[in-house]
Amino acid sequence: MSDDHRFVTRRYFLGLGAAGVAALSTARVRAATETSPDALREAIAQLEYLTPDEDFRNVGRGNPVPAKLPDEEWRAAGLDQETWELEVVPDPETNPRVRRPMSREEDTTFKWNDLMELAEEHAVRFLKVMSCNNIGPPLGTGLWEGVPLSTVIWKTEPSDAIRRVYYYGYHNEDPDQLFQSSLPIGRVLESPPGIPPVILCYKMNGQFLSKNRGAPVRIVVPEAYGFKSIKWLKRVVLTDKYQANDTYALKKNDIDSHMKTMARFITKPPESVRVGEPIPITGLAQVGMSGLKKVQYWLHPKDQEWPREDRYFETADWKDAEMLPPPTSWGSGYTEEPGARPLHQFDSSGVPMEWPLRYAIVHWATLLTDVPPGKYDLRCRSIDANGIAQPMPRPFLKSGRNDIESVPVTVEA
Ligand SMILES: Nc1nc2c(c(=O)[nH]1)N[C@H]1C(S)=C(S)[C@@H](COP(=O)(O)O)O[C@H]1N2
Ligand SMILES: [Mo]
Repeated sequence: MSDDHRFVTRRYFLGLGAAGVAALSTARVRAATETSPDALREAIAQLEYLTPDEDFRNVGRGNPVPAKLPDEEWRAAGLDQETWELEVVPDPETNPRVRRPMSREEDTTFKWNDLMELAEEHAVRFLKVMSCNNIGPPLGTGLWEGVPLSTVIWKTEPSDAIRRVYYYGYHNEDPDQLFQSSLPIGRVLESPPGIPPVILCYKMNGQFLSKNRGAPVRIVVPEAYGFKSIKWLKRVVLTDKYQANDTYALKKNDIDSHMKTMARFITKPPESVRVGEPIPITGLAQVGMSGLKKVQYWLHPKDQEWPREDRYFETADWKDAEMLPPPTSWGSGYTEEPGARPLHQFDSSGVPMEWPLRYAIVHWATLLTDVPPGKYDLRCRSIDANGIAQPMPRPFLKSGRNDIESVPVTVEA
């Protein structure tokens, strides 16, 4: 693994005053690896903040899924940089006022070079964890780069009667491959402080999007689950309809859900451990809409029953884990290019303005010691910035999986 991956210790980070924090990126900081016990040090050293593209979990429908099209067909489908054309057009059914549509009909589509030109002035970059609301662990964490969708929409000179934006991926004329999503126009044109804009994304982790990630251009919606981040983007429609038209709405998903705060394991306990042997545990927390205060864990003997009425283990003896500070290296082979654009919520010296960042992840770690022989369930959970423990306040799974994860531990006498 990357041995240049270093976390400064939390104590060290929090002990710095404002001036110290500003110097963080250039100072040679003491790594957690120098102060933690060996076993935990190793586990922490293996954590990578950004997920390499090949380790991302791909979610995409189609047979073949567009990413698997042979090069020739990929090109013909308008999915490489040279052949890509985006339409941004008014919905003929509701007739919003749009003076300069970008359409095939009028030969005014928006092309790769147009996007690169806008990127010169408008590109933004931010961290986001990509999660599918129906899959337990996140799909991966990326550093996404793109041009705000609003910048392109304004170029069409819209003036009135627009309430929603519908957008569509490539679907090969195959209804089973159709994937579409939508947002209120207000969300596309404006973002709350601290939250990045909705983008036409062309890079992840410093590289142009791979075919699996949705090349050449996908939508990325910072606060939303993956189904809003349409890959292989082909068409944007401005409409006066107020209803969502999301593909995922048909599958009983809560399509207005913002990502939830939740904790997951990364380094799980080995199958069995000798008594006296410390057990290193690491994990990540997805920082959702309600922020993150801390991560906790709880070791529960398997032979001890738990009262049924406490289904979320609220009365259990939870212990705090250590939340890790920002990485001083991103992992996945990513290094900042010289002259890279500012990173959302980071200052000019590369230090995050707050930590952890919303809609991204934070790593956590703990070392289990002196565990008596026996069989256990080890669980982890998040406490959000409002002090509410996972999976509350939103335990319904179709608005995002956030059940409390449990892993077995056996300590041999
Ligand atoms: N065109 C298209 N875009 C898509 C999908 C799809 O099937 N087709 N799946 C969506 C879903 S459900 C998720 S969770 C994310 C996953 O993004 P990833 O493959 O980059 O991890 O892509 C979204 N974008
Ligand atoms: Mo998904």
